[in-house]
Amino acid sequence: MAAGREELEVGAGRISVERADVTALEVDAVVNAANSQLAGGGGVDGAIHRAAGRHELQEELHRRYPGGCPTGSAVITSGQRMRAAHIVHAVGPRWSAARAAECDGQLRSAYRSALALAAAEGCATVATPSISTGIYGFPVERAAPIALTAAREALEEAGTPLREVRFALFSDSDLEVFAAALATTAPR
Ligand code: AR6
Repeated sequence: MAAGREELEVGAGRISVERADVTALEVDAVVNAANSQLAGGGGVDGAIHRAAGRHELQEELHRRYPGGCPTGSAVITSGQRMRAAHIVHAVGPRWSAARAAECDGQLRSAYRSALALAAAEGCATVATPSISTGIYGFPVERAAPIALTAAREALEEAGTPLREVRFALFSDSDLEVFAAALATTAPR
């Protein structure tokens, strides 16, 4: 049976997991699962570029970040034609079982960088897909606790304006994995 929307209160805010298209949510910032060239692509990156306006978003990315963005970090643009004011382009790792621990660290830092950039812009609500678990092949069961812990740490930062991190999962099975991991993401 499919899980529903689940929430966890963290400090003054909350983490939620739901089945959703991340481009359709009303939030201050949407996180994109980008590549290090910031070149656009398939998956959620393609959907965000379509929703924002391909030409406008590529122009801003190339102008502001001509060197791209290293794996494990993020850059921020305006939302262009999207409802969200900002898009945070986070670059997760391509999964490699031989470099599993390194991949874990890069995934965590991609989320932390993305959420720190959104917070620096004063965002209260952020929606994010499950970074790296599509085309990049990161196992979702391994990624979910890393993603949720990174969100919890961001919400626990002293003075952060962040109040909600919404994980927009694209399949029932991913939602079930995130909902199960959320249940074991104990508050400090
Ligand atoms: N809303 C929410 N989640 C989505 C959406 C959407 N609209 N569309 C897809 N997903 P992926 P990655 C899910 O492949 O693994 C691109 O070419 C998808 O089902 O988008 O980080 C980039 O340019 C999966 O669960 O990102 C990079 O080259 C999750 O989002 C590369 O793919 C992430 O899948 C990045 O690969």
